[in-house]
Amino acid sequence: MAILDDIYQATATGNYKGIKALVKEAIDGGTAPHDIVNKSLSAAMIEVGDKFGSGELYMPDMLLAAKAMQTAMEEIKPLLKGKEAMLEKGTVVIGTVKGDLHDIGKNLVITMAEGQGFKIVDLGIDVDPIKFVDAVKEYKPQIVAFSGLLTTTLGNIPEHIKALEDAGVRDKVVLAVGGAPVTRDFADRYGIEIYADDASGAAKEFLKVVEN
Ligand code: B1M
Repeated sequence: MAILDDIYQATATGNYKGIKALVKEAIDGGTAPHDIVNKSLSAAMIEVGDKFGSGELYMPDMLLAAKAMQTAMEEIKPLLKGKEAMLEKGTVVIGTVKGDLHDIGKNLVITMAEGQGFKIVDLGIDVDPIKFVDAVKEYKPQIVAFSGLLTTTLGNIPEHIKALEDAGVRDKVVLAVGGAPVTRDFADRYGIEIYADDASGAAKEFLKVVEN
């Protein structure tokens, strides 16, 4: 579909000024919001990352692409939240792990989980382990979710888990993890109950926790 290609290109080239109009055009023309997210926005971010990895693009290019995706998401977010969002199914505390500044995937997980009726406590990026502990004590969530995009800072996850254990709250929550370099094996290695490779999958797994 041409409009999906146009949105893909706008994201890949960081055209954050033009992307809103394209997204509106796509939605008015009946394109499913999920297709815009998966086939255009997320797919373009993968291309940008690959080109950054190979030295074809630079940091400012990644930043502009991120800005384009975030601008597009402002239009799409309300559409991803259905009537389920009115029901409070449970609470999720979520953050990007210590040392990691990536938040687009985490924000997508939040949107999908809110759409399923979860209350979200978003701790943001580069979250210190103690902040997760404090949030668990304050909000009593069913789920604590870690997002991680950097191979290096995934190494901080055991520290996050240990902080929860030391505070005596690890067993009071179900842990979840996701992000581009994360695998099921990684989650299993640290006893993390939920692994999902995308935001919709994460929201589905969260639902299973509160429905059981
Ligand atoms: Co960065 N970056 N970046 N970056 N960046 C990656 C991740 C990288 C793969 C690019 C590359 O080199 N090919 C690479 C990591 C390599 C590695 O460790 N394996 C990388 C690097 C190296 C860096 C820096 C170190 C660059 C530098 O400074 N030299 C630096 C690190 C800064 C830091 O964090 N300390 C850096 C910085 C940045 C920007 C700030 C410029 C920007 C982030 C802006 C922002 O987030 N606000 C940025 C971006 C945009 C990217 C890429 C291009 C795109 C990431 C993204 O938003 N994707 C990325 C390339 C890539 O991932 N292929 C890259 C779209 C998003 C929807 O996907 O986040 O994967 P993602 O989320 C997915 C799933 O992973 C999943 O759901 C989403 C889809 O539905 N998911 C979960 C995510 N969290 C989940 C949690 C769950 C479940 C599922 O449960 C809890």
